[in-house]
Amino acid sequence: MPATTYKNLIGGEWVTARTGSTFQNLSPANHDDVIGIFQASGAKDVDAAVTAAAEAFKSWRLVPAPKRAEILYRTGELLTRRKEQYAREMTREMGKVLSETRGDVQEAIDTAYYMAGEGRRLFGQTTPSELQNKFAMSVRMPVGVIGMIAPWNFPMAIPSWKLFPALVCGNTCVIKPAEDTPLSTFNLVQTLIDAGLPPGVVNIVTGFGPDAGAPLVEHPGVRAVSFTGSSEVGRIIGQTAAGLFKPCSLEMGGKNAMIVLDDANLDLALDGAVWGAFGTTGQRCTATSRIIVQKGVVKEFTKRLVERAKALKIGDGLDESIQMGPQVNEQQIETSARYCEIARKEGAKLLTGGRRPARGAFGRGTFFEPTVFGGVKPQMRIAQEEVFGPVVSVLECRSFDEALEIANGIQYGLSTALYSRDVNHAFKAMRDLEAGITYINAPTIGAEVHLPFGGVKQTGNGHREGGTGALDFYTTWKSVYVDYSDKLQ
Ligand code: TXE
Repeated sequence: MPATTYKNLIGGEWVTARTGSTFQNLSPANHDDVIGIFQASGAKDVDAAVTAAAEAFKSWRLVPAPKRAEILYRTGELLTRRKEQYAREMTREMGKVLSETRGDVQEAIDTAYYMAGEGRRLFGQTTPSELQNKFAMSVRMPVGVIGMIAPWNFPMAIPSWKLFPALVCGNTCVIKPAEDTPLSTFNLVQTLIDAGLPPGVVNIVTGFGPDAGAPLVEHPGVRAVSFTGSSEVGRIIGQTAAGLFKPCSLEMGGKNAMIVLDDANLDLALDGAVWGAFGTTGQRCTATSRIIVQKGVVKEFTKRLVERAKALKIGDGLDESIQMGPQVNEQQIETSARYCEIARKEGAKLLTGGRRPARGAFGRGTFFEPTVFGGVKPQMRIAQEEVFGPVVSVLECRSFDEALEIANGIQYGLSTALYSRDVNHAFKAMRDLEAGITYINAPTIGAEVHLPFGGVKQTGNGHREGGTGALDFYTTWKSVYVDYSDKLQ
C-alpha cells in the first residue's frame, strides 16, 4: 500500500508546502514501516499559517471561554474513543511501548478535561480603588497567535499541554511538530476539528527546525512562543525571542537524580529506578539518570539493578510483551553510544549494556541495550550531561547531606526523587533539592496534568506547563478601571 501523504493545515485547508519538498517518516522499530510522507515546509508556509491564525483570532477571542471549553471537553471524549488507535500509531511512529503510548494519549485526555474546567474559571481579580465611586479589576486577555514547537518524546501529551490551555484562553495557534512524530499531532488536531474547532484556530506546519521552526519564532505575527526540546535549540529560540521582546516558554533538559538511603524500601526503589531510567527508553526530560545510593546498600542495590536491566525484554513496542522499545532515531543511538564511550574513558565501570544489540531480530531498528554504569563520580560528564537514552549511572554517597550536594551539583533542575523511610529526610529533600519536581518514595517520572510542570536552573526559563501556571503564559493581564463618579476625581 502506498504511504499516505499528509499536508499542512492552514486556515482549515490541507495544503502542500510552497517549498515543494516532503520528507518520509519511518518507524524506529524497523525502518521499513513508512508512517507517512510529510511536508518539508519553509518560511512562506509559516507566513501563510500565521496569517490564517491571526485572521481566526479576530473571532475566536470573542467566543465565550465556557464555549471554547466545550470543544475541549468533546475533544477529551473523542480522544477516549480513539485512544487505542492513536496509541498504536504513536508506538509505530515513536517507538515507545503500547502501555506508555496509551498513557501519552491519556495525558492529552486529562489535559482536555482539566483545561475545559478552566473555561468556567479563568479567574481575574477585583481590587479596591484609591478613589470613591471607582471600580478596579484585572482580567485575563488572550495573547494572540502562539507559535508552538514540539519534541518527539511525548508526541501527543506535549502538544496538548500547549494547545489546550492556549485555546481555552482564546488564542490561536501554529504548531510545528517534531520531524520524527508529526502523525500524533495530526491525530490530536483532527480530533479538535471533529469536536468543532473552527478553521484557522489551530494550524499545522511540518518540517525541520531551522527551516520551519526558526521562521515561526521570528514571525512578527507570532506573539508568544512555547518550546520543548534540547538546550541547544532552546538557547537559540530564547535569544531570538528576547531580541523581539516576545514571551517565550522554554522546557529543556534534565539530569534527574534519585537518592536511595540506607533505610529505603529497596524493592520499591528498584522498581522506581527501572521505570525511571528505562521507561520511554530513557528519552524523558524527567528520566532517572543518576542514582545516588548510600554506602550501606549500594552493593546490593547495584547488583539487583543490573539483574533487572539485563532481564528487560526489548523489541517492537507493538508487541505487548515488550518492556522497552527502540530509541527514536539513529542520532539518539549515536548519542547514547558516545556517552558510554566517554564514561568508560573517564573511569566509570560499565556493568551492563553500552551498545546496540546484535542486529538479528532487531533488523534496522534503532535499539540500544539498557545500560548501567557503576563507580560514577559526580564531576564525570556521564553524571553531568543529558544522554536521553537508556543509560543510568550509580553514584555512591556516605550521608544524606552528601547525597543532596551531589544531586544539586548540576546545571539542570527538573525532577528528583528520594527513597527513605525517615520523615525528616523527606521534608528536607522537599525543601533542599533544587528542582521543579520532587517525589518522595516514587520515581522521577509521573507528572499529573493539574500540577505545575517545569524546572529551575538551566532546565527552563521559569514558566510552568500544567496546572494554572499554564494560564499565566497564555494570557496577559489587563487592568480595568471603571469610574462611576461622573467627575474627574
Ligand atoms: O531536539 P531539538 P532533538 C533533548 C535530548 C535529545 C536532544 C536532541 O537531550 O537528545 O534534545 O533531540 C525544533 N529553530 N530533548 O534533536 O533539535 C525541532 O524541529 C526552531 C529533550 O530532537 O531541540 C523539533 O520540533 N525550532 C526534550 C524541536 O525543535 C527548531 C525532548 C525539538 O528538537 C530549531 C526532545 C531551530 N533552530 C529532545 N531546531 C525534553 N525536554 O523532553 C530544531 N527545532
